[in-house]
Amino acid sequence: MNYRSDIRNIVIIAHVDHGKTTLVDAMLKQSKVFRNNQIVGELIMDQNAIEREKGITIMARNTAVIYRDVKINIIDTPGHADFSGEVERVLSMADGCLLLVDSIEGPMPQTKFVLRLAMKMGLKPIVVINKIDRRNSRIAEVLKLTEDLFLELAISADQLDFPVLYASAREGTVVTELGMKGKDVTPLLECILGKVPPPKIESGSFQMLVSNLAYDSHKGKIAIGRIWRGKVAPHQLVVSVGADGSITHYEISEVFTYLGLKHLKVEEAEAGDIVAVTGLDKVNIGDTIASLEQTEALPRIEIGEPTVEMTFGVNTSPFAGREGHFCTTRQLWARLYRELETNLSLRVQGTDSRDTFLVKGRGELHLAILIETMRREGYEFEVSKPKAITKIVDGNLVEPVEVLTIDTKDEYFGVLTEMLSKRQAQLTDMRNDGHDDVRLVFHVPTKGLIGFRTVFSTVTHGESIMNTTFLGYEPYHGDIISTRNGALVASEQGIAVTYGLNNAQGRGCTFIEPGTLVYEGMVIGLNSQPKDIAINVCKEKKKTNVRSSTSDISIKLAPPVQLSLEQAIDFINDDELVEITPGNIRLRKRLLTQAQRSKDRSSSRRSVKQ
Ligand SMILES: Nc1nc2c(ncn2[C@@H]2O[C@H](COP(=O)(O)OP(=O)(O)OP(=O)(O)O)[C@@H](O)[C@H]2O)c(=O)[nH]1
Ligand SMILES: [Mg+2]
Repeated sequence: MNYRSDIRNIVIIAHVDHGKTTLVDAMLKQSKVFRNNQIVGELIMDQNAIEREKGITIMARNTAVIYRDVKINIIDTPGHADFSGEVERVLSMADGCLLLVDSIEGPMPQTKFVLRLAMKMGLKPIVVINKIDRRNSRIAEVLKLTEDLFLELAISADQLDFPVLYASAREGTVVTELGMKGKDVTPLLECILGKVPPPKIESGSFQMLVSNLAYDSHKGKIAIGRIWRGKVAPHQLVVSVGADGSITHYEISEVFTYLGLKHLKVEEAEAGDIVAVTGLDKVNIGDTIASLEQTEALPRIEIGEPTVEMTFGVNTSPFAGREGHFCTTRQLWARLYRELETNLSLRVQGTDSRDTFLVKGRGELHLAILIETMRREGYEFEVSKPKAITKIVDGNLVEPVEVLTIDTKDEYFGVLTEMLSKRQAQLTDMRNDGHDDVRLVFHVPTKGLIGFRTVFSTVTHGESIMNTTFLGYEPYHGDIISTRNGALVASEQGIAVTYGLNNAQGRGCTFIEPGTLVYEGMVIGLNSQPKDIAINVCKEKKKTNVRSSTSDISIKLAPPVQLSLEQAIDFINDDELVEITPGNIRLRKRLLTQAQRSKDRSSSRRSVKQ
């Protein structure tokens, strides 16, 4: 067996926001992969618009730096639990992992989740305690908790022998001992060279596993992965081996390797390196690309199952087709189908209705990001309330359960535990920092988390943080009854006016501004009572001949509660939908007229009685 001593392959893993992408920034900046006058900014690897707006990584990405003539291929991964599929698919490209842990938060459920995956893959770990510049950091305690986590998860003894570094990724400094003054990230680069094993090279002809796909309008599909054996060059003849073992013949067009944010076109790449190749227009993630002589496949990538589903349907609102470029069933299906190629933990299937598809993902955010992406591309459609996916195992109905971690203040403990117990959550841990801050850990079925995020930020006044991670499947505990209040529903189509909205605000809170176009059956607010009520928000004040007052002008409306896409999805009930268009996110009743809704209510009452 040979080794490539001129390469190291590492993946960066951590809980959300612990500083992975910022640490990659620091490595890129120090390695001078940018021209001196190039303005590079922050979170350089988060290139997609939604990532930049939300400040989170959604997709795993490759980059590389050169240090002392060794190329370090770096894979940045998302830390949010909903994008765990992105971590799962890229781990096999690496030989080592940097596990980042925030110096205040310490190991979080997702830290455990990703470390378990990395240990299973046999990756050599390096622990980086990050954000040591933060006031109140509790580094010694965090390190102890991290060591405990390794004791629990390590598969072999040598995985317990990991180096520990201390970083301020934001300042671009890493030190090997606490108290040392940091200068740059050299200690990290040295540690990677010294501790991460160089890639092993098996003998034989070309073989690579496709771990990721990208698209380019000129080059077409780009297959990204690590070469396990042999060499690859432009115009080489290869085969791809599909999931069912089927073999397709191709000629490689171009071969690229990574350096900084660039793809470098190369004449040849060898085993141990991570490459991007073009010319294979039907290849999929998980396929093996191999030489014609040795066509055996590498083990396919295993990705966790989806836990949440919702329907995506053609827009059926009275405003359908006004704002979108792509509005038909065929266009919606083609777009969802295309997404399956790269979004590995997504599933799409047909339903009884021709115009509606069932889309399954790893969580509400996973699906919300897809919805937002499609909306920006010009799609128009409607989605239903998300549901947790149950399944039958050994004849028993089981449901997904998650670990919910809440960092909050003492004063919210009562209200949170009460709300969560109605959602079938069980408190499994509680830690008080001796002051006012408390960390609560619950096990809660996924169905209990749907609709929770919005009420959570309301009751804790936006002062608390919640995180969830998939735990496993448990026997189904029965349904949860929605406790949401009724909706304020527009009773007529037209333009909402101050007078009409003021009437609505007498009943509850409203979601729209005066001047908004509404249709009958559109949800325009939340009632303060459990029942829905229909209100004519387009109704003007009766004009009298005497201009007795300027009351209409003097009406002061409370500002509308503006729901984000995620909040809208979280908010709706089963008998409601969210209408998505490039210009608007509207909530609506499934049945638009009051007559239809009362007929439906009385028929469901009858069926209950029978
Ligand atoms: N004080 C301090 N803040 C940091 C440090 N490193 C990162 N941050 C901040 O932490 C936040 C999250 O950083 P990211 O690099 O986006 O974290 P991430 O792990 O890539 O997050 P995801 O990709 O969404 O999982 C940003 O606001 C950073 O500026 C650090 O060393 N010190
Ligand atoms: Mg990131």
